[in-house]
Amino acid sequence: MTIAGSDSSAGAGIQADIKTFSALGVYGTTVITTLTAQNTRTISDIMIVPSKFFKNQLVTTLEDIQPDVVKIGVLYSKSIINIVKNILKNFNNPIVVDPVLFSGTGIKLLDDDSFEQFKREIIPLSYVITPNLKEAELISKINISNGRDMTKAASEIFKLGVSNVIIKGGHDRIRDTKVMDMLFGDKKNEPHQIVNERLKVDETHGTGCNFSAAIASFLAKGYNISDSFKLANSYVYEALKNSIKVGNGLLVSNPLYHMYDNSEKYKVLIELQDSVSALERMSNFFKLIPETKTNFVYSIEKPRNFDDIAGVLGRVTDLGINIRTPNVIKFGASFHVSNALLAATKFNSLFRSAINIRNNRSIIKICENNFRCTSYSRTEETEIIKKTEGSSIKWGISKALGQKPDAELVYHDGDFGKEPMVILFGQNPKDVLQKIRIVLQEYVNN
Ligand code: PXL
Repeated sequence: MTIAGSDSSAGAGIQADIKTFSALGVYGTTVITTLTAQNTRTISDIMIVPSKFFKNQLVTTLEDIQPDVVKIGVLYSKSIINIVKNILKNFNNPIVVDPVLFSGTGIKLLDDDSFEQFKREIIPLSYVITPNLKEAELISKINISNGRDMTKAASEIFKLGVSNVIIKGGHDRIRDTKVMDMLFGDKKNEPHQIVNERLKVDETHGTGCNFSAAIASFLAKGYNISDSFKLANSYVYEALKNSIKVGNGLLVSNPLYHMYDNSEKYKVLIELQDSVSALERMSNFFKLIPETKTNFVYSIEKPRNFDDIAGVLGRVTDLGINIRTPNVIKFGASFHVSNALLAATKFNSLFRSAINIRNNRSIIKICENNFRCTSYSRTEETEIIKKTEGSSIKWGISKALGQKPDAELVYHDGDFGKEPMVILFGQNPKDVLQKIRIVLQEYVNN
């Protein structure tokens, strides 16, 4: 369960929590304390949920759905603090408190006159509390400028009656190329530190909520606090690294990246593997394999580099009567065909799969009759492009598609020592296979 504020820009608060819970595979209930009218630059208005209704949300949800963990974010007012304390004081599972005092855009998210009550009544409920540097300073009244200060601040916070303190060092107080987060756990004098390279991303909205929601999720799955700390740390690192620009202010962290990345890459591998097997069973395909062999690739959506594109390790080989593939499908396994696909996605973002086949007159004739084709001449390459490994494919594909952006096939007729080649594009491997079948049928019957 998360007890927190709604963020209409959907980067922080309840919205960040529910995305994080869902991405990590736990079911989250949402009890809303406040509604914020918010964008990536500011909060223009805040409405506190009326006490009676707030209490009804909490009571009704708890009556039926017992949370393994409760996460507390923005509480804002005295009356809400009071209700939360009264209802959760006998709650037996872990409570994660994210002591949100300000928004990333600098707006107060806890009433001035609620702060002492928050310290007295909410912080002691926490199994773990997750302040950033500024929040840790305000709660502990210690100025923090290094790791030793973090330890001092944590020992002040322990006096309020919490079991674990995690101080997040990511905000720009301790300017360094590294970021240090510290967990002060049961053995209070031996903090657990995690140091990451500071990412070169602008100030990001939502990471604090993602972090505390991730800690809550891992605790709910049964990990101990130390493992939850490590797992949440690397999860948020990915979310931060892949943050997105949705408005004109702060970037927004991307807690769903983790889930999409894992599931999409899995799907890509399986689909490509199926299609490579289908290619192996396709009689006569060996006749389309060029001297330099064939690769067959499939990428995740919006690939950024070779590592986002799966291919056949060692390529598909012609054995004269059939083909052989080493049957290892891997991300980053193809250089040339992936390069062609990366260039082609600039013209058609739906192209995610490609294969290279032999180029001879009869194959080109069949292709010209069946597909939208374009071509380039390698003899027009400049010396610089020729010398830079991989750049001639990018140059050629871009040139050919620049002339005919809706083409689905690009070929070139080779150059001195360079084999002529055809590259066929499609939305997915099945689409590419279908095109291969068309070529093969006419080629074999000729
Ligand atoms: O990031 C802290 C935070 C938490 N909860 C809500 C917020 C914010 C920051 O803007 O709006 C509702």
